[in-house]
Amino acid sequence: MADDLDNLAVAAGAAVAAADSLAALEDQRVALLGKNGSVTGLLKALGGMEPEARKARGAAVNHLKAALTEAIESRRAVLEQSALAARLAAERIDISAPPRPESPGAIHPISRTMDEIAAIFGAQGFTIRQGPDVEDDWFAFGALNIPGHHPARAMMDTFYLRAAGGHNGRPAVLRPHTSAVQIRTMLSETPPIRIIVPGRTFRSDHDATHSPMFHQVEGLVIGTDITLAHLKGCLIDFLRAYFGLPDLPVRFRASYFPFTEPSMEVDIGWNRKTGEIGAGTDWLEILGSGMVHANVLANCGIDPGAYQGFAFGMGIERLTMLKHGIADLRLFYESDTRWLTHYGFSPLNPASLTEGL
Ligand code: 2NL
Repeated sequence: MADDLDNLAVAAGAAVAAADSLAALEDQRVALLGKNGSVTGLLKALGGMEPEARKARGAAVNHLKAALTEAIESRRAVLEQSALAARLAAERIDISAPPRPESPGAIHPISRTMDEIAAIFGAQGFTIRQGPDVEDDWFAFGALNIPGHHPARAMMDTFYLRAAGGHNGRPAVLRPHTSAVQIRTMLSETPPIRIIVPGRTFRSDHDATHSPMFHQVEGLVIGTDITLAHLKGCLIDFLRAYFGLPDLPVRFRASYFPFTEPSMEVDIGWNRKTGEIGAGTDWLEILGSGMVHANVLANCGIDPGAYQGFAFGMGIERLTMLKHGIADLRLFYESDTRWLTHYGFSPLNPASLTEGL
């Protein structure tokens, strides 16, 4: 091989071996084999040579090019390997290090009670329906057989909204109970119906036992053979499951609601002095119920001659306060994290039927 090629081979080989980074190696490759590289220049020079001389010289230059290409590739492999090793060392994760503690948060007691109620009625075959907070006054009152002069309609109890043109052309209200959802369900589904409706409700009232926004669950069962006995069995089972007391005394007391006939208030046994549920000789009113009024069925397109049903309604705050000994309703809405940490429930321990057992 010509001396100039030998010298270039030695110098270029040393430079490639000395490249200490992928970038430096790439610079060398460009200097040797790039468009204006020294070896590329030698190849270009072959064009001006005599055929005989070109043959020997061309073989030697191509041999040099192949040797340098291989040297660059093997140097690249070494550099890539050590770059990877460096990265693995730098990004090493110590999986034996203890994790930073992270709060799982807590389920609000109101949400927890709704979950428990859903679990208990779910086991009785009920499904859940929900609806909007803003209703028009036919769904909130008219369909429920609540007459125009009824005190529940009074401005003092119900929030009326000044919606432009009204809601469906009728006055709009913040729903004072969830019954409108049952009305819609009766209008859009065919019996048998077996639903509960949990949700926010609103009344113009504010003190230690009343909040302008509170929560209710109502229930509705419609069929061709539904009796007061079904109502009683359903609610006795619910109350005993909710309070976790298989022998909880339950009393049905005649009452009046415009949307049920007959109507019954439901009481549970407790000790007024100690507040203990299921003990003592006193009675505590806990929910309202009754057989759905024939006018309500008819308003919803259900033939009262062929179908009967029962309905009930209860306040979630009250049920929660009684079960957990919470004295003031306003605590539910203050978002005090110390209170929520104390009274909240673990999200890893979901509500189930076996709650109090
Ligand atoms: C209470 C009493 C009650 C109902 C709610 C109802 C709904 C329809 C038809 C008939 Cl669509 N009734 N709901 C019935 C009886 C009582 O609630 O004290 N709630 C806190």
